[in-house]
Amino acid sequence: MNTAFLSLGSNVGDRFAMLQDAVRMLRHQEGVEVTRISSVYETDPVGYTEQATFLNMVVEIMSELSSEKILSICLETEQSLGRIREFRWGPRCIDLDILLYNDENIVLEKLIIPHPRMHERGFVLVPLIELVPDQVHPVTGVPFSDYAKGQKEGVHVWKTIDGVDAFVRSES
Ligand code: GSY
Repeated sequence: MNTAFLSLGSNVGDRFAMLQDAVRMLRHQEGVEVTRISSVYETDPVGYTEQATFLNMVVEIMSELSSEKILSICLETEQSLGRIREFRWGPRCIDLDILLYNDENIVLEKLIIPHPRMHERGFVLVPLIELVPDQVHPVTGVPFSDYAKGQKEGVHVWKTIDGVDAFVRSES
């Protein structure tokens, strides 16, 4: 069994509903169990800053699937939720990134794990260390909590979540 952490973000439309729908879709995937979810954070945009604030969160999944298969699931989830991204760093209704896959260092043409920019993004680090406060970066050995120091500005709890079931909205 593998443990992976995914980063979810949205800054277009009903941002919270997008996150809920993405988690619901992950839960419905054969071979994927969503085991833990962080609080939802409202975060200032990083990179291209002339865009709306994001809602971000991190989810932990357990799965027998390969990292490449999980990447396909992330891309399919983005597409089914109608992701429209006009340019690389621009607004998006939903974004799913694989942050960690066990403690593995994976370098493929379309997939690098640990996510190459995760240690410099407060919107990833703050929700991640809420779930795994003692986790170290699998390549550098530096605790993510150390990377998070000085990167908490512009990252604020927007909603605390009491478990996966409470988070996912009615499926009627
Ligand atoms: O890489 C994910 C998309 N993204 C985000 C994001 O999710 N949150 C914040 N705060 N800034 C971002 N810039 C980009 S690109």
